[in-house]
Amino acid sequence: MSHHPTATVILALGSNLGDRMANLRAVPAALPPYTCVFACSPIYETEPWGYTDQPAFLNQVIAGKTRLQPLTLLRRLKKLEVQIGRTPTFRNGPRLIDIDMLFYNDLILESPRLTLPHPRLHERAFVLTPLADIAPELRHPVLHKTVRELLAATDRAGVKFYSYLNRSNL
Ligand code: PH2
Ligand code: MG
Ligand code: MG
Repeated sequence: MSHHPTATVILALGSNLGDRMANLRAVPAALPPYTCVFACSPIYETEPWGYTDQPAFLNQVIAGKTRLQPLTLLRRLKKLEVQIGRTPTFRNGPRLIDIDMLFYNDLILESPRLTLPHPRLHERAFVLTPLADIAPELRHPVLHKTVRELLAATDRAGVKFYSYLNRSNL
């Protein structure tokens, strides 16, 4: 494969069906060698947002180094969602795993398949709370605010700490 410069990518993970911790855990485990995770936030249990008549989510944010271009990485992530067991439902509906790209360096991209930074991350305490644990001073390249500042403007009521660790052998 051709060599691309390494980029930092930040991903939001969510699961509200099946073994939620195992579903989250499967993501950093499956990403090497083209993407390697170097930071994992704690895990939060969060009230469903958008469509409320469904089980509570576990949410986490992870950061990695990748040699894949954004759309190549997106294709990999969509494939991984299916490998973990995701089946099609409706918008904001329940899922075994959701992997959303939040940032790819400070790239600003608007394409039919991918918008970077993620267009709704600044409204979502279930994303900003774990994101602030690993990257509080990260500045949003469009909104020009830090993650800490964005989080302060959201309602964190439905976001509860769940676990620091996600190990299968505890
Ligand atoms: N994801 C959604 C819709 N609603 N709510 C919570 N709490 N957590 C999520 O990850 C989530 C959601 C669409 O991706
Ligand atoms: Mg999502
Ligand atoms: Mg998604």
